[in-house]
Amino acid sequence: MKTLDYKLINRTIAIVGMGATGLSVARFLSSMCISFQIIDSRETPPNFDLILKEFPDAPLFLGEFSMEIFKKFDLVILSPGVSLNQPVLCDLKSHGVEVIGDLELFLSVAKAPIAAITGSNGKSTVTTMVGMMAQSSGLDVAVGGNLGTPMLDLLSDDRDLYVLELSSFQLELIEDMKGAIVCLLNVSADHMDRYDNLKEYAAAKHRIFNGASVAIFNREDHQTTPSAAVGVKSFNFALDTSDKDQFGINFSDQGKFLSFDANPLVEISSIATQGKHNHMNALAALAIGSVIGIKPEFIISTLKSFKGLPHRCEAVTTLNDVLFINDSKGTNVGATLAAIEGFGTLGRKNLLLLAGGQAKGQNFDQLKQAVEKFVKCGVFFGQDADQIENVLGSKTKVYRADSVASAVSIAKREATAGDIVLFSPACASFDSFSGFEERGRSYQKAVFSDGSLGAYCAS
Ligand code: UMA
Ligand code: ADP
Repeated sequence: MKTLDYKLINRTIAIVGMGATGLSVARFLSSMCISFQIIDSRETPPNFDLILKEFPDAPLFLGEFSMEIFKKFDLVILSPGVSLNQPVLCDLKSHGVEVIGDLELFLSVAKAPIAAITGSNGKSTVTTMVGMMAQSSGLDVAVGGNLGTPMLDLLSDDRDLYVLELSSFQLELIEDMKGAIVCLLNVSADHMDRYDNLKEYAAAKHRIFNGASVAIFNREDHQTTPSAAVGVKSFNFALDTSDKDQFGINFSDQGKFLSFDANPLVEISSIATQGKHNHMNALAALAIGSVIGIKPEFIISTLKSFKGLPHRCEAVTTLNDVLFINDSKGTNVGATLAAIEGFGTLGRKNLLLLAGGQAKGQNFDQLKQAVEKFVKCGVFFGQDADQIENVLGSKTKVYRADSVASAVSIAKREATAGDIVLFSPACASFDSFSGFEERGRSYQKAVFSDGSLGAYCAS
């Protein structure tokens, strides 16, 4: 590790949030013999027993946040799930309390180069692809961040490279990316329950460009273009023909290729992940891998072998010539739109769309056109099913289900040979599940069981 260039000595430090991030921060500070106190608004935070065991001397403040408690500190290290917009926290800065996140600490100690990836959709896929490219080329690479392993847990002096997935929540708390190679994949509405509008959410994503050494963006999505004021060296990617210094797609006698400049690099039909959105992800990973300096043979072999992560447009099985897709990680409208467009067949409404859960303040209007074009029927479930039905009910036939299992039963009843049952909820899963993985497993289980009908036809 570098010598920490962030000032932690002689500070009164609070770690806020005792989930995966808070625990990693506590372990990091502890390893440097820096004392801290812990605040969590839940009476029983998730790692409660572990904290008592590992940090018996750290004072704990549990329950509703109060300014009386926060005023005692001059540095607050916030977990990403804790919104700065809530009462008490929004006043912290005006009380002279400095607020940072784990990313600030990570960037100030990590010695090896860093590639950081954000976007509304495709982050985990691209982060994993880049990590695999680096690993296959023989680099000691650590991969994590929003993907799962908190970044401070990745630190080691032996690393050659870090590849981080970053969320808008993590980026909100950073001023400078300290020379990282960064990529903004796309911007579409997500977490609208935390941001006042799309502009505010996009601004959080754009913080990834501040202080970066190279910025990679999506030239099809103007919301990803770094502002000229940032003045960062940049490359871009898109599914159209690549021009000088661009990543894109070119045609030759041998086929259709992912390319840089006019040079064909990987034939699209040989890429293991499917669908246009995954071609975008492959292009982004190709761009990041190339900027890092990974040799083309390792980039190409990874794109040919990596079949995608579970719960992301994953083929579960085919029953009676009906394909069942698990896209439980489709937790926002942008992701579900990509999945519908990826699996829809032109001229035939071949999709049965299973969607629902917590809408997170999203607007489903963006799905109308694609649903009208490709969706034979929608089966909606969960907390915000009414909202989805109100928007899409005029575009397709709608069924309502009281669970994921009954949604699958209805889909099995309605599907005919050649159809695709697309489980892409466009919503968060927390109304009924611990996360998208549990929801995806529940879908898979229902696909393989006979299931019973538990619904009525709404329109
Ligand atoms: N807490 C409070 N008050 C609050 C909110 C939370 O005290 O108002 C406490 C909770 O009681 C709990 C802790 O904060 O003790 C949870 O912290 P957290 O929500 O930041 O969750 P972590 O376990 O630290 O996980 C976080 C990311 N979670 C969020 O951003 C919500 C994980 O991303 C990430 O993998 C992990 O850090 C490691 O970096 C998850 C996620 O859903 C997968 N991310 C969102 C997404 O991908 O859309 C952004
Ligand atoms: P994230 O980590 O940003 O949530 P993932 O790689 O886990 O992204 O993919 C989540 C979902 O988003 C997938 O299930 C798929 O439906 C959709 N998706 C993936 N890549 C893209 C992309 N480039 N553009 C739009 N949607 C995408």
